[in-house]
Amino acid sequence: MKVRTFHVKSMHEAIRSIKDTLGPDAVILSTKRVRSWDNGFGLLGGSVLEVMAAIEDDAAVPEAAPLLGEDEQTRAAVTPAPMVPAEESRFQKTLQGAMETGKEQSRPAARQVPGPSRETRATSTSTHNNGENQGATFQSFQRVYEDLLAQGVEHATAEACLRELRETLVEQGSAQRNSSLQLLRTVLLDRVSTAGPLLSAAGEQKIALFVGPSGVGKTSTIAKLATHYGIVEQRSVALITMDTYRPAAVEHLRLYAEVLGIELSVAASCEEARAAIAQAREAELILIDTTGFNPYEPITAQRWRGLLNGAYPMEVHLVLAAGTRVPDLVVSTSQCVDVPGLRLLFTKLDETAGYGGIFEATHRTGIPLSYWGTGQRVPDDLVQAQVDRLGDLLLGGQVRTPATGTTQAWERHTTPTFVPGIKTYAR
Ligand SMILES: Nc1nc2c(ncn2[C@@H]2O[C@H](COP(=O)(O)OP(=O)(O)OP(=O)(O)O)[C@@H](O)[C@H]2O)c(=O)[nH]1
Ligand SMILES: [Mg+2]
Repeated sequence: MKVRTFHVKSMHEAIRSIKDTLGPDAVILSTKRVRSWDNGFGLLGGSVLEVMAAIEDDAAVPEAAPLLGEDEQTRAAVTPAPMVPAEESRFQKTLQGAMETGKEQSRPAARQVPGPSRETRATSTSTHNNGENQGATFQSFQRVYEDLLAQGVEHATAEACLRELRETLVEQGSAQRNSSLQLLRTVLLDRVSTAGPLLSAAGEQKIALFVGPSGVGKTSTIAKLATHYGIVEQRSVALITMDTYRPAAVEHLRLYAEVLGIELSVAASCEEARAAIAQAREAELILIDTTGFNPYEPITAQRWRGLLNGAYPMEVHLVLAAGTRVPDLVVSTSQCVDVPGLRLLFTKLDETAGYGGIFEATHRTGIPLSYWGTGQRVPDDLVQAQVDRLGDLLLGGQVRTPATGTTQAWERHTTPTFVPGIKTYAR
């Protein structure tokens, strides 16, 4: 049986595509509406119809060796699944579909070969051996899929990655377990991008604005960056706070400014902030703090927007806590997704064991990750975001230990590779 999935705008288009691709005898197995990620988060994008259709393959084709050996098929079928049944069967269906499609796609090649040449026999043996590999791959994919869901990666994302993996495996014609998992990592991480450090080359100047929901760690992150660049790197830094709604907020930053010997300006409006920038323009790095916004009240989320119209190009870092639910990340990000030079800065990675939100936010929007906050210590607990490390966190099987409250994988990845100051991961 040949199974194909179509993403279309209407049922009418689906039927036309199915007929064109599979012919008039094809049957529709399922239809559902799924979000289209093309425009970033689903909020901004629309939805499309996902139609799965199949056709019996009645051509007289010699039976190809099964991609899943019989034993493996039985084992796969009885593997106890920690997923809820509906999720499991959905995944099994996707994966079986993937394997079936691979099997069907390998047939035309066999059909083209009139007799079993030496090369064909060799391929056939290796295909048979691949049956075992496919079985192992099947099971390890299932575990990885469950891990991704547990991390907070969305079903649709995990399935899309799996589909892409399948297509690549089919193209390559083999599926060694290790290389498949490596490939899955690549498939996942191809969807992630990072931005460089705030200041790299000597003499570079940067203005950075930090926005985000309340309590996520905007002011602490600014303190970490100011300490690093001002003290460790000996660069000239200026601070501006637009968070004048609470007197305690100004005092919070003033304390750091005094300790660091850095100038702090207080700006009650975008106009005042622009004047403060003009005054501090000699500084290599100007860091601007803002009042925390309520993502569900767009007016509070837009107070700093007036700054973007000025003569000063700036990097805007949307600060978000790593453990936030994906739907809330979606709403926060939708407040600023159109801002040029936007970066996602995640904090509190030490307070969660689920990194799926980080992955979802960057891959759905294409906005690069800048820094990660990994604790409360200033300036030590700030690292540059790195694609490879996100891969480790997503696929490394991290476990929260109730005894210590720490995340094992996080510690494993951070402790040995950090250098003092703002820590950069060694690759
Ligand atoms: N565990 C942990 N705590 C953090 C991290 N970053 C900040 N915090 C803590 O989170 C709390 C809030 O941090 P702030 O920097 O005041 O957050 P904010 O976004 O400026 O808050 P508002 O100004 O009220 O909007 C403080 O107790 C920080 O020490 C982090 O990466 N990990
Ligand atoms: Mg603050």
